[in-house]
Amino acid sequence: MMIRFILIVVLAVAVLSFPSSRSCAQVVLNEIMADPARDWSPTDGNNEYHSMQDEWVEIVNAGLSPVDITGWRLRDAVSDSSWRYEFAGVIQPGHLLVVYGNESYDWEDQSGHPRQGLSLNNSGDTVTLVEGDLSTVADQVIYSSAEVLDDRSYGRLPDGGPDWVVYDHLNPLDPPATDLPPTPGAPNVASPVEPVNWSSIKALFR
Ligand SMILES: [Ca+2]
Ligand SMILES: [Ca+2]
Ligand SMILES: [Ca+2]
Repeated sequence: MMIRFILIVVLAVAVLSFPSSRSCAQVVLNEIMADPARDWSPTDGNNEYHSMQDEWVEIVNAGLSPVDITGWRLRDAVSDSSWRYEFAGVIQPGHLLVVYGNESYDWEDQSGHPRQGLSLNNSGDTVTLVEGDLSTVADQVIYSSAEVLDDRSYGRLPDGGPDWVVYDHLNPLDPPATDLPPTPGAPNVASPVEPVNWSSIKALFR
């Protein structure tokens, strides 16, 4: 009895610990900034706004096990067979990854692909996440111009969930869609957590 229990525990740990070669749709597109109006990228090193370098795409592992996404790629319009970025490494459960436009340029330069950045059209586009076999579509989302205009991001709420919303705090729709801010590299949440400060902690003990 005890041996069977130990075997089950060992098996469960093994399943949860090793990167899955199959996605089971657990790694998905999570948030997109197609029409940036400010310096979003912390990796372009220019402290300047650039309409292409400051675009970004966020993905999330919404599953319960790590996934090796080495060789997974991004592309924009469906009919376009040219690639914009290739991932490498393992993404842990619950973790987010962001690709900025300048990182896309870097990958295109290094891999000999046409230099187009992420190439997310402001007038609407389709973003596709493709697995390493370059044919299995892990996820795909279509957005319209109004959903991304000038610093609006389009993303799932919550992370990995079925619903897509407009994060329009920086450029509100009329009426506002969510009044939530875009969150590259941070969770998509309904109400941003209030930053904890020292005086609020001290107030608890008064
Ligand atoms: Ca764009
Ligand atoms: Ca920039
Ligand atoms: Ca986010």
